[in-house]
Amino acid sequence: MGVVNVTPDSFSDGGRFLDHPAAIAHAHTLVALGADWVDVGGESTRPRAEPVPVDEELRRVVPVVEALAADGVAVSIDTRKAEVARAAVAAGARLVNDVSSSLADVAAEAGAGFVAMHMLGDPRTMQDDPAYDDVVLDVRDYLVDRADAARAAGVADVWIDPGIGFGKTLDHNLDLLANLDVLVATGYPVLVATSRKSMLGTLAARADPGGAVPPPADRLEGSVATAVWALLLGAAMVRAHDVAATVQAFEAVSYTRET
Ligand code: HH2
Repeated sequence: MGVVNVTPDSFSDGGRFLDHPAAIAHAHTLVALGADWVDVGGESTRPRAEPVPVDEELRRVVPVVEALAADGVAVSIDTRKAEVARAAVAAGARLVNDVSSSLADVAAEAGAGFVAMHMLGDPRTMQDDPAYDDVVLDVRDYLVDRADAARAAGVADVWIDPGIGFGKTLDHNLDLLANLDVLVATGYPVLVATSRKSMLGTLAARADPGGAVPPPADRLEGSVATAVWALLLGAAMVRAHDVAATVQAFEAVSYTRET
């Protein structure tokens, strides 16, 4: 799943694809490089991001979804707002990727698939001292509950996603990645998004002789390594900014899944 952020402030590529033609061209490039889906979003969910008014989010994403769907691209809509999800599905999106896990009914009504993602709190506060009894089991139980509810509401295509970086410390993120098999064992297809996230900056700094934290766009190695790790542990899809590198890296080791 390739990322298309039609935003001025996304943490790694804010402002690059705010212009509709640039967003549409970027999405086509990601498909040409091997993305099966493109995830179009009009509101940053980075820690401490401010919410975007519904009209503005609609203005950012609907024309992009419409153009891509008309070209046959499989589009998912990354939103927490029912109005935006509805309008995007009407414009041709086939999957509602909802980091708040609250739009299953909208997906069901519209006949779209649904991604249930785990987040603790909301983006403004989620990194303020997150705590769990057992992060892997707490996240699994939450996701199974949301996914079962989505199925019961009538969604046929339901995914689960641990929400790397959404109300999680570095250790929480690492625990979830190390134990992805627990999510895979639920039987729901698992989506994982580590691409360019802050945990990778922290880990890269540990490996850097001077302890420098690379900016988000320079976290390719960690993004690719964790994406491949997730796929080898049984994730069904990864969400990535750097599609070509991710596809190539997985191709290089994918025989290990076939033998
Ligand atoms: N992460 C981001 C956005 N959407 N969706 C799912 N299902 N899982 C994720 O982990 C996830 C997501 C954050 O990344 P990005 O879109 O690049 O940045 P921003 O939220 O700043 O636009």
